[in-house]
Amino acid sequence: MTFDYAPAPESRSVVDIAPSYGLFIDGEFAPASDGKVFKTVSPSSEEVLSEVAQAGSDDVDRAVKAARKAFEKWSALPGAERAKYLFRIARIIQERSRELAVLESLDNGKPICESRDADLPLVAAHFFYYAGWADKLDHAGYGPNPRPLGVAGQVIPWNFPLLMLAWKIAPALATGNTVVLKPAETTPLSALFFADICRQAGLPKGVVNIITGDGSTGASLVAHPDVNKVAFTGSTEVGKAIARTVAGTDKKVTLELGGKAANIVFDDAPIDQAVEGIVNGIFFNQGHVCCAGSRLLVQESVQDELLDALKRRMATLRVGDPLDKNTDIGAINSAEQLARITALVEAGEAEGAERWAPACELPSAGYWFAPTLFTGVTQAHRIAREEIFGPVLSVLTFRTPEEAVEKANNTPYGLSAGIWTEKGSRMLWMANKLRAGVIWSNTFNKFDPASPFGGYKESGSGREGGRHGLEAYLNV
Ligand code: TAP
Repeated sequence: MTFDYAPAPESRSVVDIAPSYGLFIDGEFAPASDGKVFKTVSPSSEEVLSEVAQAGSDDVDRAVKAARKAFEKWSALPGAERAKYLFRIARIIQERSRELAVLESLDNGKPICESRDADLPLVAAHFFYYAGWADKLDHAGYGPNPRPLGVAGQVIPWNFPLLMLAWKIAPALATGNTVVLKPAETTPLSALFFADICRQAGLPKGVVNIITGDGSTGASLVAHPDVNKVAFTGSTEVGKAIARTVAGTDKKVTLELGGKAANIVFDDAPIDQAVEGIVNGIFFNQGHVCCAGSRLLVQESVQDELLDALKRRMATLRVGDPLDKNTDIGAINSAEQLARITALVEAGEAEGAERWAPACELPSAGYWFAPTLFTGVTQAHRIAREEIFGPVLSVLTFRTPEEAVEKANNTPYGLSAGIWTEKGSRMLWMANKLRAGVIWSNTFNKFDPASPFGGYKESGSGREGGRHGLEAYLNV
């Protein structure tokens, strides 16, 4: 693709990145007790952004102790006082959103127009929303005097680093719990920036602790005997391991896991609008989205028309520098994720599906994958069954609404679905039949802090967001 006009990229000098970061425990940054560190790199340039402390089990223990100590006073504060801290955090996030958006795009690879216009506003909105609940818990419909659980151990993935942090920390603090959170290994920087925001907001020490590390850090946090609540977002495989770890303990647990959503287009749908929804559904955030519309189910009679329009639209997508405001598709988050996407795409071809991608020049350094479409896909193909977590769409067809429902539900997952039709009665009929936690109609990937989010089947258990999201952090 060539462009006549390339706007200046958002400058990385907008945000200061320290050469190294410690763990944030009890209100202070400190090295890991054994001095171990790891590097975090920018997936769009492979440049090392910073060196970050790798928490071992001693550090996890220190963080949990700090959170336990802070819990006594924090949980005893009137809700209105806790709300003041949360409102303050929300406002600082808004004030510093430019720095945070650039940092998120550098560390994660997502386009700046998404981190600036989607991630950051949603992060602030989440803190504002739960700040509003903090003094109204007695009126949340749980009966009198709902009590916090204690210390929450929270483990999050790399696809929406700051937004997943907000989904975890905001309801936990609003309900009077204290937190130890582990961000993903490839995207620790915005969580560490958030630690600084907690200090700026004057949040009491130990209420929020951020421990960076890998899967083993997450595993020791989840297994720590003094953690009362486990909240996890990530792969179904790790979610199952966590469920085994907490089985038989009194830990409360919520799991937000993978997905393989169907985006279902009927022949009466407005085609141009559906194409925008399909593109947003699968190419937003490079397809690193648990609720991505990764299976397009199109009614046979409009298949040709829809696919022609979709290909024309895909050819206009700009892949490249995440800090360029005109970029639609940024970098794949890591070499490992790129290898996983590549392997599944090769499996798609080997199993006989037809691969198509627009002509697209990819930068030489960094991790990239062109927006890709597969037709001739059957239910048996791996690309129709497994979560690819990349910018790859598998197209299947159907003739009747019953067949659409059968195909959409034919997956071990059940996180989300999309329905494109003019008929209100059909939307409601489908919504009742689809086994998915979130269903969008004539839109896709719409999020609101007031709306509960979570899955059926292997997409997890429990809900985050809305009033439902409070319950996960309360003894009711
Ligand atoms: P995971 O490998 O599951 O990693 C998620 C988090 O768990 C990371 O912080 C990871 O640390 C940590 N972890 C790894 N092994 C662990 C263990 N044994 N015990 C405790 N923690 C452990 O997933 P990912 O690759 O980061 O993210 C992609 C997956 O997350 C996709 O399947 C996607 O669908 C799912 N996801 C779901 C949702 C929702 S809301 N349902 C949202 C986003 C993503 P390291 O990073 O250091 O490995």
